[in-house]
Amino acid sequence: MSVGNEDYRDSGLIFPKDFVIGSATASYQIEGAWDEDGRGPSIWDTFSHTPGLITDGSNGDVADDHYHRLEQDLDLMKELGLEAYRFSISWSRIIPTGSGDVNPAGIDFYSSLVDGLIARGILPIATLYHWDLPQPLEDAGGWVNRETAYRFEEYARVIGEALGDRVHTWTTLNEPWCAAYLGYAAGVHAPGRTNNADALTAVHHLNVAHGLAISALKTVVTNDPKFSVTLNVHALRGVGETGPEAVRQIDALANRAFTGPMLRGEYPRDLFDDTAAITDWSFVKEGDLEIIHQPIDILGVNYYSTTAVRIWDGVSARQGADGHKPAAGTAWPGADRVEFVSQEGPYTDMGWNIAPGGFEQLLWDVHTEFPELPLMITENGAAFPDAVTDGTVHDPERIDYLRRHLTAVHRARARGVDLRGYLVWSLLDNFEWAYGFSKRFGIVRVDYETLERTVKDSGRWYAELVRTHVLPE
Ligand code: IFM
Repeated sequence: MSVGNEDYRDSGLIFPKDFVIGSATASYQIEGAWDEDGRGPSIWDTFSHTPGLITDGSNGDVADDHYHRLEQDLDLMKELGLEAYRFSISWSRIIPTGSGDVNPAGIDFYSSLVDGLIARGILPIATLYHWDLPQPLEDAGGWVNRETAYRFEEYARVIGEALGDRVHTWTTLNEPWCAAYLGYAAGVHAPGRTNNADALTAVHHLNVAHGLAISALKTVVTNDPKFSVTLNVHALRGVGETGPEAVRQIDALANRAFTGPMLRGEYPRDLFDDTAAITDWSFVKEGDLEIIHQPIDILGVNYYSTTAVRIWDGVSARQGADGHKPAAGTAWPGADRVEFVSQEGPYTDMGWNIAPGGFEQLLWDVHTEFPELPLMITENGAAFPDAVTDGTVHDPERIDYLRRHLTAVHRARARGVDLRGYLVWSLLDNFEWAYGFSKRFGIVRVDYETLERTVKDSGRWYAELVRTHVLPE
């Protein structure tokens, strides 16, 4: 056992039995069957079918074909010993046009998934929205249209009625930051819009949707589940003298725009000030903050790397390393003077810096800000350019990444952070949004020609962790 290692490469650390260890995926990234059994089109179908928007020209039409390989994938989860599985539900499978008629085949699919998990002793953690908005709702304005939040409430009630006797944890939204800013301002995610005012409006309507969905779920579920939301809380590092001001601005846009209304019942004043030239926020109606501010049981935190910022001096060549694809628009409305500074490596295949210390710090910071709120790591993992050798994948970099981040998790817990579990991103290699299939995050390889699954070395290492609750060598 080596403990206290400064580079976070510990082993032998013990996680208690009630600390949940599992994995996560999302509907559009793995399911395929994009137009089968009554599923309607979503904004990601439209976006990925538009030439030039996905790096490798691919789309999620087939993806991992999980829809047709449900039993096999459930068996795989069992083989790995997973204690929990976080999946997302495709709204377009449940209500194909986003409002109105319910598609029984869609309900059946997720019902089988939940039953299959329970039969194998795996906790079902369901996310209602992982970015695949039904296209007809986008045609009516998408998240810029307040009505979308009410359609989301209806959808939450429908799915809550169907699965609300079995799902262990309900998560309303995954990373609303991405849905709003990457989708409506930067334009690198569906629906590919580049309008700063639209993005800020989308932020608010996603927040309203979260609150409405929690309330709706609570009226229909019968099994006393946990309620949550997942945020990609940004771990910010200020660089130099202007670092603190840059951190304040990005923290307001990326973090407090969501935690403020959801967890405190108020928007941060400085967010309104910073974006005053873009919008007057008059889309925030009376009573909205009460709608949004619903008690939750757990906050899902997704973490991959840190973000370093300062205020641009206006003279030197400007850096732009915010970790996302170069875009037509900005992902940071109103933060025009903030410069995203390149960080020290090593990096993953996404170009994201590997920083387990930033993870521990983030967990501590979130805990300090919301000490009463239990946390769960709902995503953490890394893309690397895997190769198949001897019929398997040797991926020591991914094992190293996971070891270091699990060490950070352990240290955060030891400092008193109420951290209930860890879900690796991802169970399977999958469709990595604008990067298509060019980035592999899975602990299980998917051959996109044959759709064959192969457990990587990291998958075996992870299975050992789940089995023993001890960080393996
Ligand atoms: O693949 C995504 C996931 O859908 C949301 N969180 C980040 C992952 C890696 O980019």
